[in-house]
Amino acid sequence: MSSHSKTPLLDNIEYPTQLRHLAEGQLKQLADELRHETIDAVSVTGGHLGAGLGVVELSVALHYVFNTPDDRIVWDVGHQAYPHKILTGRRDRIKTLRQGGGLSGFTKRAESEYDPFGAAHSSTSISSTLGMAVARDLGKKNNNVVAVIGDGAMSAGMAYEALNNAGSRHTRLIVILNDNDMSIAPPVGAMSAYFARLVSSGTYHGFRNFAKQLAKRLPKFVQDKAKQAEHYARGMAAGGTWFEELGFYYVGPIDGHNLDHLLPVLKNVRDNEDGPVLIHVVTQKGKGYAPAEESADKYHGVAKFDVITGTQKKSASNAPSYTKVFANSLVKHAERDDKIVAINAAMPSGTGLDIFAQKFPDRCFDVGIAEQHGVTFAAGLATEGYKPFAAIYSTFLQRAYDQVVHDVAIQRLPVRFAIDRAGLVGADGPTHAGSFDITYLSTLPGFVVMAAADEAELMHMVATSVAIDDRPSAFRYPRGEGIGVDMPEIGSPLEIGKGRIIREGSKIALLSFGARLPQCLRAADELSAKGYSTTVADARFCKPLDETLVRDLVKNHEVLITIEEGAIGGFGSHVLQFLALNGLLDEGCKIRPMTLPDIFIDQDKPDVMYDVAGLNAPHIVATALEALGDEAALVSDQRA
Ligand SMILES: Cc1ncc(C[n+]2csc(CCOP(=O)(O)OP(=O)(O)O)c2C)c(N)n1
Repeated sequence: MSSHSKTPLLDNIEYPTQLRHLAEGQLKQLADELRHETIDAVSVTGGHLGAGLGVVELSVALHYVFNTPDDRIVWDVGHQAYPHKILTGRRDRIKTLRQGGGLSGFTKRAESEYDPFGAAHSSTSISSTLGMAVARDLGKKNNNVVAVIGDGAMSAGMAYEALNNAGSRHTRLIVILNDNDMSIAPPVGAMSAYFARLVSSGTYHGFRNFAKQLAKRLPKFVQDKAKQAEHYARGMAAGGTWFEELGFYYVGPIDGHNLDHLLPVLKNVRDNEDGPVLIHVVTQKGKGYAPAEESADKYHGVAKFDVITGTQKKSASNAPSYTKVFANSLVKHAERDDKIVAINAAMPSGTGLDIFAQKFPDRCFDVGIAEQHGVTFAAGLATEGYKPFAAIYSTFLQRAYDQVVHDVAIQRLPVRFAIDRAGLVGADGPTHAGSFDITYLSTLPGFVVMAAADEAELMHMVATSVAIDDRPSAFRYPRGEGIGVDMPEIGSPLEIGKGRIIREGSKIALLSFGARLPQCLRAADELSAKGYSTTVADARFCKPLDETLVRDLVKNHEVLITIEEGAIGGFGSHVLQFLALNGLLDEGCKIRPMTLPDIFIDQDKPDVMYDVAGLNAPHIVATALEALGDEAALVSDQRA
């Protein structure tokens, strides 16, 4: 790790300009210190570790060779950017990564001018950098633009759309394919096999010759036929024909941990190339930290850990995670119904489908980071009588919205959507919050949209979705552990469009959709203690809406509050629409829809985020007291 015998270098580097004053021979030491610093930081914050460790040398080399921030570097996903953050003025705050008020776990424009593009969802880097490169050309400027994209991120359609567009232009753009032969799980698909073939080609091993050729000068972008032939032949030798066919100059594969290889290649490309270039860099995820190198996921995402042993801190809760409850439930149904199949998009462990895949390897499909394709693939399976469960996080399903509308909903195909990470998710922040799915799904004709109030409810919703075979359905559930309720052996299908009353009262009605139900119960206790008899109901369905339940609540209470962990335009809006169209708003009951506020909430502990959102029990109590006009109780609560 760091070379203790030598004077530390990192301490004198706050910004890349200082880094660029070092001699090339010092960069290896700097990289070692940077790796150490990254491990140290993540051990106290938790977060993405393996990806950052794999690009330590690349981060040093890029900031050494390129004149950042005038030259733009865009890190795809941004989860590997911790070393980059340390080198770009954020070292003093690096231990605030992913904490409330601290640095984001991804790149973020508002955080630094060295982050020219914010990310967190994958595969946007080539598109955004092409935009920057074209803007540079239009503005007659001369800066370099670099995208760094992983082999996993390269499996998404958007990356190909961008390559296709970039390859047809003569815009100067540098794309670095950071190939560590890992996504979160091992990569899938034909393209990952192709990358492996490139890496195993002779060029990588015979780098000396390749470096000599580079040192002379990379040929300018193909202009005449003779050069084109030579270009093509070189591409064949390097195995880089596919990128070359697309119009990229392919360089590589090169060892991404060897600065003696990286620096000359980057300089050469910086100084000589005209059109789009793709540099294929081979790295190792988790490089330089044994526990990461040895673990199956290369420490993609970790909790806080002990640096010496690599042991991660366990969660304090004994309740099973919603993710596991979903996966185990689906396995139970799949044992009885061989038409059940499952799809995930590069998230086998995140969605729990690794459990399903162990049991049913032939019925589980990891499609890569390809949510759009995954949804339409599921639709195809449904047309042939299969029962596909597409397990995709709320935030990532956003990417496949047209497929949900056009390929699933309009054809009324019974694709089941298991929507994990619904609501606020904590340390990953606003890019990963599941804020919009209630809104974007409940607006679609024919969809059944459910939200689980606890883990037993989730089991019933899995069972309900298994049974819904004539239209699309979705059930959402939050990140993290359940609340420890008793669970059935297997879930039972719910009556579609029917909610349930949990507690009967007469003055205030709290109508919850989803996992805020325990907060509603707590609020009801407090309100009852203040003398306000409170009903608590669980809607279970946003669509179809339990109109009878809503009608009864509004007719029999003075206040009706709806609560959901979703943006404006979701459950509460459907309730209001129903009430308005049926003249029930005029009955005198005061309606207060509680939703996520109309802001993007920065990362923090989930309960703090829900405080910011105003969706915890005290907010529900305050909303009820305000609606009732009980100023005295409101004031005394605020004082307490
Ligand atoms: C659209 C989208 N889907 C899923 C994810 C979750 N995700 C984050 S990183 C990652 C793997 C990325 O692999 P790769 O690009 O090879 O980078 P590495 O972590 O290996 O450096 C995935 C699937 C995401 N960020 N965005």
